[in-house]
Amino acid sequence: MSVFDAADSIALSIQEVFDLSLRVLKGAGLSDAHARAVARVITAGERDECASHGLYRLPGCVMTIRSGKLSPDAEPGIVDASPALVRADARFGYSLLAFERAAPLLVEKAKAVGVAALAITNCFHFSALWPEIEHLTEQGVAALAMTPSHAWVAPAGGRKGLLGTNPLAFGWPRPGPHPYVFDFATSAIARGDLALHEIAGQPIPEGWGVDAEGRPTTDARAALDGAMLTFGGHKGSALSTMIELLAGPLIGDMTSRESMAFDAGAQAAPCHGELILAFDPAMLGGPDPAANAARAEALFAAFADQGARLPSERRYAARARSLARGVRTPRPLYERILALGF
Ligand code: NDP
Ligand code: PYC
Repeated sequence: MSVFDAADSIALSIQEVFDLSLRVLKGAGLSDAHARAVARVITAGERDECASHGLYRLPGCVMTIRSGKLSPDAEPGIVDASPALVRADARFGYSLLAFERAAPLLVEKAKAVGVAALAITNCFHFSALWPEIEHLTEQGVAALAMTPSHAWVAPAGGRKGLLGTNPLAFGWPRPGPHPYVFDFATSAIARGDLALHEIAGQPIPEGWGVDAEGRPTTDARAALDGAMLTFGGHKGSALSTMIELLAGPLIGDMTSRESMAFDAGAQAAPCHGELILAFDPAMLGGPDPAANAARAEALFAAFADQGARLPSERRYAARARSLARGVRTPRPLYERILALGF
């Protein structure tokens, strides 16, 4: 989703996006390994025209690093906890390096026993989940990822922030370059997109949030100060609660409410856990994996037959454009990043 004026933008190559991100992150004090892991994901977000999780996140990363809460050079501790479980203690660094370090063992376990879990704990988390999901589907496994955030979202029937924007992402490996992937917040919209509406001075649709008095609002600032709403009413509320539980107490880490209390107004990225599950189609699917894959393809083809698109198709089209021509980044954002002084 883009709320910016395309005319007021500057052209950057993908390499320039990565170099800018790396320079800012290292300049702010992140270790080389963390800075590269974060810069890769920010660059992927900008490349795929995911405005809320691309370069827009850089100033927030700097604020998180400066908060003093994040450990900028934490070396993740990877533990082979059981035949089906990898634990990755991010030791209060960003989640992304922990994921990179633990993913090979997760895939190895899924292929050995059919289903395996990666529990990342004590991580600062700001990123979209699809880069991790795509990485796993490239290794031939289906995958599901989820994480809490901060208590910005009211439960269905409530009016005050309690749940996180809690994204849920799923991927299914397919022949060809692009897996089936969806990745969405369980709030009606990601908080990043709500903030982008505020910056652009644009109204929001009804159903995204309520003001501080719990009244429906179309004003982005009022919703940021009040509470966001879940998608699908009680259904999104229950899914979001499931994510709080599975990526929180189940793996021994914080809920969105606890993460917000831990932040104590520092405005760092949320700090909590992330749960990732990997499924091996070859082991789970019985004797004829090729027939199973063909049946999945028939399902996807039936979407196109009735004019529907698959999730991520917009992203893949944006990626092709960006790889060919580079990206256009809103000038105010670019200038804000330069003004960070790195
Ligand atoms: P959207 O409501 O835009 O939903 C995104 C998903 O739905 C994408 O997979 C998208 O594919 C797909 N989609 C959108 N429109 C259609 C359509 N018409 N037909 C089929 N599929 C469609 O985004 P959200 O605001 O919910 O989330 C945006 C991002 O924010 C996610 O990547 C999420 O991980 C991230 N996030 C991260 C959080 C964190 O704590 N780390 C918290 C909350 C969100 P496509 O991209 O191709 O349009
Ligand atoms: O956009 O809701 C969001 C979000 C929270 C943490 C990272 N992104």
